[in-house]
Amino acid sequence: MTKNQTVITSLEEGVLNLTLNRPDKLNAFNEDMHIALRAAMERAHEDAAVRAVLLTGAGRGFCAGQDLGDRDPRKSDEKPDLGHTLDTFYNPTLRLMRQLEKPIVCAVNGVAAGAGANIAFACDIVFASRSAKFIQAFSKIGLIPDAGGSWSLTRILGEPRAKALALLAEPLPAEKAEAWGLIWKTVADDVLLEESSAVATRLAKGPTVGFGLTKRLIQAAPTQNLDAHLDMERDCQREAGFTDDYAEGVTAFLEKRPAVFKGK
Ligand code: LHQ
Repeated sequence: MTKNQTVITSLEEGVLNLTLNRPDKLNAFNEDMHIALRAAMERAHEDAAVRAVLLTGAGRGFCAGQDLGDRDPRKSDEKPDLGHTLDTFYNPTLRLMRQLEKPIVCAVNGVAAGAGANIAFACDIVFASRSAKFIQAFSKIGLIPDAGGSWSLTRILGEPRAKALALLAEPLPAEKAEAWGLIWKTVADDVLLEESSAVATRLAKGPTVGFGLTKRLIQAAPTQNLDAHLDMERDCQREAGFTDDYAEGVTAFLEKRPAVFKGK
């Protein structure tokens, strides 16, 4: 286990466990944490031993978005360039997460506010504890929903709910987020980590190439027509069919035994 200051990282049974670790600030992002999370996502891309990622937060919150203490307007007359912050920190990490052809499971263990909520929505399978809530806190400080929020909320929920969440900044309880299709599942607080970790471990033992291609297809679906998408499915299925895991899956079925996938 590597214990850097802001993201605790460990690799267990093919799962790269990442814990945002500034609990006294509800895991708000400072520069160190941005750099550590991006480095972890780069590792997830490059390290073949990583076959799934599990992201959670230390303490009672998941993530409160950007650390607002970092740029105290009372201490400077200069207006900050927040576009630069997005270009340098959030956007590269969000792109790495979406482009990662391995599943990312998120365990939202408490409040997820601002960019913290939207980082959770960028994960592939999102669990939340029953006491967790999601807040598009941006409008309270005059900002727009970033970290992909204005995109993901609109895609998933449609304009009416996306706009109300963004403009009103009211907390959305985990159970309602599940009912609205924003997350996969709400679970009791005391089993959140156990259940999400079991799912991440199960995914890490799965046919990684097929999972990656599935993620690629589902993410591409909203922006192409059916004709183009059918061609893409053909190409991805061809690639999946060339994997050892496909041969193993079929062999295991025929031999009436569990498949042992290697992720290749
Ligand atoms: C915090 C924070 C925080 C610092 C709690 N920062 N300390 C922004 C700007 C730049 C570039 C681009 O992107 C962005 C993206 C964004 O994410 S903007 C949105 C930033 N986030 C927020 O506006 C959320 C601010 N936090 C809150 O509204 C509340 O803390 C929530 C609703 C998350 C939780 O409320 P409570 O459960 O009542 O906890 P609390 O407020 O007492 O917080 C606990 C501690 O954490 C407290 O510190 P203290 O020393 O007083 O115990 C807070 O100051 C600290 N904290 N969020 N974002």
